[in-house]
Amino acid sequence: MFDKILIANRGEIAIRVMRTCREMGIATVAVYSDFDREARHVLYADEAMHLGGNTPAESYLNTDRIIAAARETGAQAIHPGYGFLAENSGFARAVREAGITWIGPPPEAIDQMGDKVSSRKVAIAAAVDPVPGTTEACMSSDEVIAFGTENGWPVAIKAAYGGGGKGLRVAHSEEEAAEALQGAQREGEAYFGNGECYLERYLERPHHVEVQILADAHGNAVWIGERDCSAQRRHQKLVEETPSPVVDDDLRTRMGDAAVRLAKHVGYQNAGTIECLVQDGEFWFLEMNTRLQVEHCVTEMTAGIDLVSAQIRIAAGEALWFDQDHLDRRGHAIEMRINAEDPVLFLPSPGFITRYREPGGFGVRVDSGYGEGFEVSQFYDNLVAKLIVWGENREEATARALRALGEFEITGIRTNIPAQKLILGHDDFAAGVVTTKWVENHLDLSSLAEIDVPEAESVSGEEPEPRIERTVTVEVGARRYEVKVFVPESQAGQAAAPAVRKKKKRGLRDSAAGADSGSVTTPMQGTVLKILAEVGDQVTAGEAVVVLEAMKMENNINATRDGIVKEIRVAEGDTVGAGEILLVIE
Ligand code: MV4
Repeated sequence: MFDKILIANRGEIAIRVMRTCREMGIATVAVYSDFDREARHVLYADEAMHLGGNTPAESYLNTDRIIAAARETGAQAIHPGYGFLAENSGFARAVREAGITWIGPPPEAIDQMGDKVSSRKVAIAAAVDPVPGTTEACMSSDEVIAFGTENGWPVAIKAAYGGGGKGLRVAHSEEEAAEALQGAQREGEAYFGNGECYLERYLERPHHVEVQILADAHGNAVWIGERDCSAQRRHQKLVEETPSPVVDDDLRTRMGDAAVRLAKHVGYQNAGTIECLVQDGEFWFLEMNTRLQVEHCVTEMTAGIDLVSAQIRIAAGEALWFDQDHLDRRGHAIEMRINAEDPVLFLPSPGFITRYREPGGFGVRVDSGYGEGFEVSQFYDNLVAKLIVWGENREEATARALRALGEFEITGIRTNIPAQKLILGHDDFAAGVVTTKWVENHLDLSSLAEIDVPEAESVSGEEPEPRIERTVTVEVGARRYEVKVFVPESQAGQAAAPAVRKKKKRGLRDSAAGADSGSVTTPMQGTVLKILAEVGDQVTAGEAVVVLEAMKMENNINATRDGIVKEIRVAEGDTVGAGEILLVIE
């Protein structure tokens, strides 16, 4: 077994992995960006290595620095968490070439599954049915029309390297074929550097159900259970649960067996997830996620298996220590993602957390990378905590979820807790009829429209003073070291600037506040995907003028007033910071 593991991630997942390491007697190495110098995952770890910068490219995607950090600290293995480098086969290979163990699947399996056209072919070869569609690249809108005519409309057009809803377009008729294909190709090109697309019959009322598998290096594979992740908005999952309310024992076994067949067929190792669509009691393979997922916790709670521990043991070469017949699931688990975001607009709400009180009690688990006095940055995703509850059955788990949501106190930033209460308390959720369209089409958020940023009555989590860098000389034994220290400005001596408290960053409503302002600004850092207006265009307040990609989502930025577009200050592809002026309306 390993003595030391480096965790190439931040936030709740880094701590999640470190907790298991500690239980296993394995030392942990955290990595961090400038912003995360005092983040919770850094404080939790046994050692920490600075990566540099704040952008993901400078820090958590900085493969050379991460491998160098593992070498320097003597870590024998790297766990990538989810996101960032978790499904980067090039990184997995580089880790291996550096003589370090990669706690994840073989890079070849990542590649086969990363290309969705190839993963559909693999599924067919493993006798697992994908959603009916094509296994060759679709080059022209004539092919879309031919497919729709033969198989019926609507047709889903998907980028081969897409994911998370990126590069997915739906054509409802011949007339929409050309534009939908272009849109999917453009997004595939923009996000994944490849515009290749394929076609599928579009299912209109699917549940998103995925199967967790574990496979070892000796040819053994098992399925652990399914998760229903249908409650989502704009491809951001909000609630995940197991078992799925639309999966019975027979369907569960068929899905599980299919997942194991597929895993064995590609020589998969470690933890993986087979994503399916389920509609009217039937399932189809959609894609495979070759990583540990955010929602793995609900599987852990019902199966009684620590999936991270399993990942580490498998990576260390252990053969699976149980077989399918010994796996058991008990009760019901629900996970709610608690995000720093406006509960109505679903836009990021970064800032300082002034009060933070987690719920507790029987059957309640909270995985978080934040706490009182910590800051949620615009640079990283806005997941503040995962609230996971277990109950004897779905009804008990739902009641516990609502009780725990009621106890959760977070102030200083907006969170989606009010929206989560509406979802978990809804009759449709109780009835198990929440499909992938439900939050967008059926959830009424109007009762939340007036809720402002929650503020603590007595602020105990003071906003930390800005810190500045100083170099000091220390001697360790006889050896001289130059050491950088980061001290509060007020303690940094005469040379320091007077301590000035940073103003709190505000969410969208505040940045759009100057009501008749003609300047359209960005509420957050992001990339300009598309500019929907030209200089001279007449626009009306509320009309989308720019599409901004931020937090892995496309966000429409709207005109702040009626008028004529006088000036456009950015171009498609530009990276923009929070508060930057995009265009001016007169
Ligand atoms: C689909 C679909 C319906 N029919 N494919 C969205 C993200 C990507 N992983 C696959 N997605 C979908 N593919 C066919 N043929 C509906 C979705 C879909 C979806 C899937 C899972 C979770 C949420 C979703 C929300 C909207 C659409």
